[in-house]
Amino acid sequence: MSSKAVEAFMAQVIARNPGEPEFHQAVREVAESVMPIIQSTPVYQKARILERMVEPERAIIFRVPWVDDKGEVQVNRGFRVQMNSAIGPYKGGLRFHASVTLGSMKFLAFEQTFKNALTTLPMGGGKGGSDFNPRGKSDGEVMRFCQSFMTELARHIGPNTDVPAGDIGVGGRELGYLYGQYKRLVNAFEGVLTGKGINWGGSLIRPEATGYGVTYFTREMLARVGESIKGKTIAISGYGNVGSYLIEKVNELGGKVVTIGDEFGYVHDPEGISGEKLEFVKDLWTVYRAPARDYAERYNAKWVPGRRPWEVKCDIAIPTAIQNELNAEDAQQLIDNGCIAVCEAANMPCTIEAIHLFLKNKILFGPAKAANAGGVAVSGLEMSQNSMRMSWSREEVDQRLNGIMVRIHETCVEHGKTPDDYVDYVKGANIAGFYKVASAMLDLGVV
Ligand code: 2IT
Repeated sequence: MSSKAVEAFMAQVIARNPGEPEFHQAVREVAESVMPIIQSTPVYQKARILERMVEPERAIIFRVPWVDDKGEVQVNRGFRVQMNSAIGPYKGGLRFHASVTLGSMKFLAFEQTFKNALTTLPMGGGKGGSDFNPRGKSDGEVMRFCQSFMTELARHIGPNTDVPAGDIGVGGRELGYLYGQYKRLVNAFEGVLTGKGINWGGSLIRPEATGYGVTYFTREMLARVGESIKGKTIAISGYGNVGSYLIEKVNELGGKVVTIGDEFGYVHDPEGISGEKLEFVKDLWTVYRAPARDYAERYNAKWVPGRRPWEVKCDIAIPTAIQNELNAEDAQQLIDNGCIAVCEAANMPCTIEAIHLFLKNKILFGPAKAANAGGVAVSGLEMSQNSMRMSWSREEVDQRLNGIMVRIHETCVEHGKTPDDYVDYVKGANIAGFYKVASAMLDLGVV
């Protein structure tokens, strides 16, 4: 796992990027996987490939002033990290969440670069957002904030330059306001954002894509060891766009999701979330930005304040909320409870120590950059449809998504299989993504 070369490399990364622990963590995970390849490939060393990969091509920080409903001026900070454009325009979501900092944007943009490479579609890596907290904001406040944010961002993006999408706190409503303002500013109707509404250039299945894709990836991991989702009990932690559609697909495949949660605690519903309860969950965050506890109150389910769902006995755990929401202690508890698979639906939800524990115990572990790539993959399909000015059917997009997830799984197996037939998907995903980006960077010269 770690080595002298990794430690030496990380010492430089930490010194050059002080105060950005999440960025260090994301880089370390990749460096642990690819360092042996770099050490045995002089052309990568000479080109200083890894040193270049950890340096964003560009990082933009800007002021986002707006006026709240009381008439008071608010100031937020906006970011767009354009990490790598070797294989296509920068591509990645926008996150509106109180935790957003330059460091968290850099970690997400770095991850996104490898994830996008794994989709096989021509997309580079980027990420952006703001420390704006959408909880408790009125519709008008969200609109004014989005318009101010886009007024600055517009000059830095474009359908062939950088194509943002949604992420935490940025869904259909926010993308609508952002797109409306972009269109006003540049006087062009063009595919500059993905996740757009179906009436204004969006793709069918984009809202479902991340949740469906994670389920397809989990299905593939299980199938390889002769298991399936049917009859399995699954714990998840979020209930936004990703969690909702993940539950929908799991139900279709005969599994049962028994938890959702937020930063205040979690809900345990042993009967599973389905039917009317699932319809309620679908709107709970994405429309109302309401707390998970509302579900427990409405359906008389157990509410466990201040704790995480990883203490619930389950066959499969799928963290769907945010970075570092599952630590070593949680991982050990899952293992002790007989959990057989963990799949990352959020970006970097497991700490490095938790991942090491899963790998050591031969748990099936699907890392985010492979498992949750379905979202950005369908974003790539939305870009293709926009370029052709065409719109594919649900079936067509879903079939392509399924095919992409199956191929990502195969690629991880190819690069991550160990002699005892266990698959280290972390290594597989990092190496496959690295090869694609690194070889493009070599072809393009020192840029
Ligand atoms: O983390 C992610 O992959 C996303 N938020 C989706 C990015 C995208 O461009 O669709």
